[in-house]
Amino acid sequence: MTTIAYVIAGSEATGGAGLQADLRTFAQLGTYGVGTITCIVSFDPNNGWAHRFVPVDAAVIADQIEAATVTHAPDVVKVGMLGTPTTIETVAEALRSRTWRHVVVDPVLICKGQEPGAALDTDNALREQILPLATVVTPNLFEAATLAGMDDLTTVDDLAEAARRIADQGPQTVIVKGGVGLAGDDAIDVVWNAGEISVLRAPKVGQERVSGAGCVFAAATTAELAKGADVVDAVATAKQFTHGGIVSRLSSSAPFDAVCPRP
Ligand code: PXL
Repeated sequence: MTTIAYVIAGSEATGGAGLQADLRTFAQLGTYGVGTITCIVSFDPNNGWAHRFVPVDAAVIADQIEAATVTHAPDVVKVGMLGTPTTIETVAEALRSRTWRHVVVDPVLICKGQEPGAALDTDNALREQILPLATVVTPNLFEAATLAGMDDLTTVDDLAEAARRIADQGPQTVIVKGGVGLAGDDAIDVVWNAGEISVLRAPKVGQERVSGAGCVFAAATTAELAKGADVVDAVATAKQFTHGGIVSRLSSSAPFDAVCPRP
């Protein structure tokens, strides 16, 4: 049987992150990926690789969601970068109009190149409209601090507290990704799952962040959930898959590497 994995996210033109990384991950994990584009991000090689950001028209996003969901009736969806309050409104309304087994939200907050004034509105809209619909949410340290209303997160206990505060806003499962941001030799993620805390560890691979790791982690979780795994197993597989992709990362002319899991 073919398993459908669905993603609503932004296009990232180098292919390292966003929808391109999501669909690649879905295929590598044996699912049929279906994608809806919310915005287009093109890094600018002539301006310090700043993010150029263009939102897709709300009606076009709604049309894509209609086409994808009527065709395939997916019951698991990943939500990646949305980017504007209008897009958040459109996606939230579409999500509310169907029943989902899982809504995996990677709460991509601000992207360089967006208007600073719009950022707070976008954060608030995501918190108010998308978070309550999520079953699983995968913030990095910055996103977790913002959504939890906390200052710097520096210890495993801080990550656990942030996860608890975010879970209070709706999702059953919260994975706060420490990445290379916590001191020590390991990349640590704290998983809050219906009140139970567990800690995932993998050795850090260098000290630099690798583009697309967060997207791939949430996409791999989504693919595994779509195939029927329970949340704890889905997250553990996603952690291993992402770690492998960081080890076999792709270098390019950009000043950052991209996560590159090999099948
Ligand atoms: O990695 C976060 C991310 C997600 N989605 C899109 C992006 C980025 C980072 O650049 O461009 C579309």
